[in-house]
Amino acid sequence: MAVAHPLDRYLRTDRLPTMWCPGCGLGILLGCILRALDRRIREGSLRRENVGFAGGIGCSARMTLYPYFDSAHVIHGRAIPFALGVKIVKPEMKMIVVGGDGDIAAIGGNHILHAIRRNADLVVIMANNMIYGMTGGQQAPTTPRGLYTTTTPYGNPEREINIVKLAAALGANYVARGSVTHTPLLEQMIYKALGKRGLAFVEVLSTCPELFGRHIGFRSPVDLYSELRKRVVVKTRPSVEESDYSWERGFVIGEFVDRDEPGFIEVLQEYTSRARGGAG
Ligand SMILES: Cc1ncc(C[n+]2csc(CCOP(=O)(O)OP(=O)(O)O)c2C)c(N)n1
Ligand code: SF4
Repeated sequence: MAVAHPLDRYLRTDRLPTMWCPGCGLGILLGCILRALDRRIREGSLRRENVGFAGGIGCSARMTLYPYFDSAHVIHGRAIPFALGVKIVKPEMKMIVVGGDGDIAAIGGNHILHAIRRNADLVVIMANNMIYGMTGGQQAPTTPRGLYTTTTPYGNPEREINIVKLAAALGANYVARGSVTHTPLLEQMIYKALGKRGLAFVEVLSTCPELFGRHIGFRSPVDLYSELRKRVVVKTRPSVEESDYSWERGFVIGEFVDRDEPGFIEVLQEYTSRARGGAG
């Protein structure tokens, strides 16, 4: 007899199993997102029909295929403008963008920059597995310096992006870094992000055992997961300056920014009303 999982009602179960490799961290992240949504829906602060997902291309962005909500799987790097377009015409929607570090910080880097600058009313969840997973383990802007990838066989010579600092500097209302190794905290961050106006950015350290872990010497998904867990440093309300992102010094997780400035949609509506001759 098939046993129903408590989250089945939020999943397109006909699409399961997922395309992810066994032991991939992305399943853990999907569970956290769905549990956070479930809490919001049960308490009445979100309506299920007003939740939408958008993702570009990559193993992480592919996540948008599984939740049983309105969702769009768009071209690589362009999920943010797609989601913002939806939000402008349907402001009642809570748009969640899910993508990898390549999708959001590399090819989508320009879009994330301007979405944050606008404090666009989106929840952006960037799954950071430190490489391009789907295409074969190439170096990403998030790859820690020195590490082997398939395109940096002598080690990555580049400085890695600390996207927490970028999001904080450009004025996002909420900036957090979580990890699939610390799920109650991650679920709480996503829950919080879902309740914010303006841009809520959650970077999620995730594991790609297949094309990152194996290549740097971790033979099993558990080995990589345990290694990441050791390198994660949990801090309560750390400052942005404390947001270390480094293979050697560790990866600081926590809530770095939590403010409540008006979001882009509110401001846009004010200007639209002014343009139409309203009091504005
Ligand atoms: C315009 C365009 N350029 C390049 C690609 C090839 N491509 C597909 S996924 C991907 C990178 C994915 O990396 P990331 O976003 O980190 O996701 P992951 O697979 O690691 O979750 C690339 C370069 C593409 N599909 N479209
Ligand atoms: S390639 Fe990596 S990120 Fe993609 S599904 Fe496999 S383990 Fe996950």
